[in-house]
Amino acid sequence: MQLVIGNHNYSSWSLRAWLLLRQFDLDFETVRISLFVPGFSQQIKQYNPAGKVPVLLDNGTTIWDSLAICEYISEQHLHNNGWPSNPALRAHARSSCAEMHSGFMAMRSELPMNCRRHVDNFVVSAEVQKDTDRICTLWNEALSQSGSGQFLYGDFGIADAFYAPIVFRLTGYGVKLPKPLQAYCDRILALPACQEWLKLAQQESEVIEEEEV
Ligand SMILES: N[C@@H](CCC(=O)N[C@@H](CS)C(=O)NCC(=O)O)C(=O)O
Repeated sequence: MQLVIGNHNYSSWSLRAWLLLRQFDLDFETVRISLFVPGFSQQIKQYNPAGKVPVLLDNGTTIWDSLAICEYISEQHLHNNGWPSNPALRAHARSSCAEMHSGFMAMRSELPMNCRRHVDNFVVSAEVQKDTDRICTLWNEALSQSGSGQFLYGDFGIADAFYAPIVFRLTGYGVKLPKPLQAYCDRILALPACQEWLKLAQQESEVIEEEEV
């Protein structure tokens, strides 16, 4: 399997798919393409006519969207263990990922993922606070329903991979969270796979000015 990704420092959509593969210890090769540099468009279009990362290539099958990639990995390589087995929890997890996939626009635009950025008290707008409050509600519901309190729905799964870029943003910009949710963020950050991603981001030198808020 090959996963085509963008810069570790900035590509939140790439992180989702990469983290799921890495956390489940699946065998894959990473193809990294620098975002928004001359030649990016031609390079990515060799893999994905839609011109975006991430892209998964597996035995002649191409999957070009982070949610579709995670669904595919779960079905084809994880015996569906990317999702919780309980149908109600699974429905909640799927809704959470869909909400992440199509929402939280203020958080995305005002706090772009930037793994190298560490600010103590970034002042967030009312809109970002609204997104943060909604994320806290959603995480609280997930953690309390799943019982174990370790990951959102018990064992690590697609929802944790989907919200990992949010963990990176909230902690990177120093957004204050209630203790149990900060503890959840700390558990995600402590995963060896997340540490590996952060290290790779540190080693990159490209700077995308628009992402440096
Ligand atoms: N819906 C896509 C969105 C992917 C996406 O927007 N990727 C960004 C990078 S993080 C990209 O490739 N941008 C390049 C461009 O827009 O030219 C997914 O979830 O995979």
